[in-house]
Amino acid sequence: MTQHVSITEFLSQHLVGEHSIALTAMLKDIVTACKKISLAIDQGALSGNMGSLGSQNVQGEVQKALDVITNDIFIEENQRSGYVAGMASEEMDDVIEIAVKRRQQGQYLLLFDPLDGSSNVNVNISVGTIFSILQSANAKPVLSDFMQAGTTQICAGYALYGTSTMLVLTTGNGVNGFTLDAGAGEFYLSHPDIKVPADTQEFAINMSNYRFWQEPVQRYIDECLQGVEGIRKKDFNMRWVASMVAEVHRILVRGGVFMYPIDSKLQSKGGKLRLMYEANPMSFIVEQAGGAATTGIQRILEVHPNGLHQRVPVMMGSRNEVERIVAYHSKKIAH
Ligand code: P6P
Repeated sequence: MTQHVSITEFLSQHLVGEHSIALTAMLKDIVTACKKISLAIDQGALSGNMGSLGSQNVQGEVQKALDVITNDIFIEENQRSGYVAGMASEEMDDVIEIAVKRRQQGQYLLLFDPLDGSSNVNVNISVGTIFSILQSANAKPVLSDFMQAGTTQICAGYALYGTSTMLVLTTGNGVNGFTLDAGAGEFYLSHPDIKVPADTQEFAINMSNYRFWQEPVQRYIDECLQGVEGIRKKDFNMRWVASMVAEVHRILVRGGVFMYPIDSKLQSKGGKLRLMYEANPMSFIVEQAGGAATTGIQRILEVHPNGLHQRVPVMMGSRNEVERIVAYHSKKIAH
């Protein structure tokens, strides 16, 4: 059997630069948190944690028991290294102060969605954890310290709790995927140097929103649906798992384009997906794998945030498809 490199070994060999020591320590805690979340989910209905709490999170979404459990795990595990000066979670209104007083060797911000796609848990469909690491100018960060464009991220990654549990991450030198060997309790390198195919025949979008989309998105999807008889001269396949981590992972592995565009229902909110802890980390990963990520109007990583829970339109994946979508938004390609 091939001897796989553990994530610990891989990071010790590949993390270089000014953040390498801090990232090694922070990623160790993130790995531990994701292992614990995987165990918490693995019990499924046996854990008695499938239900809703009746409470709502800052997004106005009904909180699942596992939303809170996984949020607590992520906060608890990521205070140990002493490098994280502040956190922000999809599940919490404001910046999270670090309660545990450690010698602050460095100052980093950890932003995360502890359980993205959690409404899928009780129907046993893959869900994930998404995280992003920024540098902080202050040892006691306040909201303004978090308001950084996605281009300033020093690390981003996700855990996918699927048919196997995986961790996929980038520190700005490509994208690597690790699979959890539950028996050994360790992640091992299974997907080195992931690259998104530049072309695709597969799109992921919630088609039920068709009538609310803007014209460029309707045009793009119409042409995909026209298939080989249409101007694209090829047939397309569609996927929609309603779990961003699962969609983006599939796209990293075999290509595709993931779309949650702005629509007339979402206009007042600015979009469905959150910039700081969903769109930005996933865009960093997709770009590092050779793909592209856009709001339709601009590169997602260049959006300057104006709030911790700001939402943006998201279209990302195979570069040539994303470029076509951008061209339709700027009407550079005539009908
Ligand atoms: P819809 C999950 O709630 C999520 O934030 C993403 O993971 C997913 O892509 C999207 O929302 C699904 O949205 O409208 O299809 O339920």
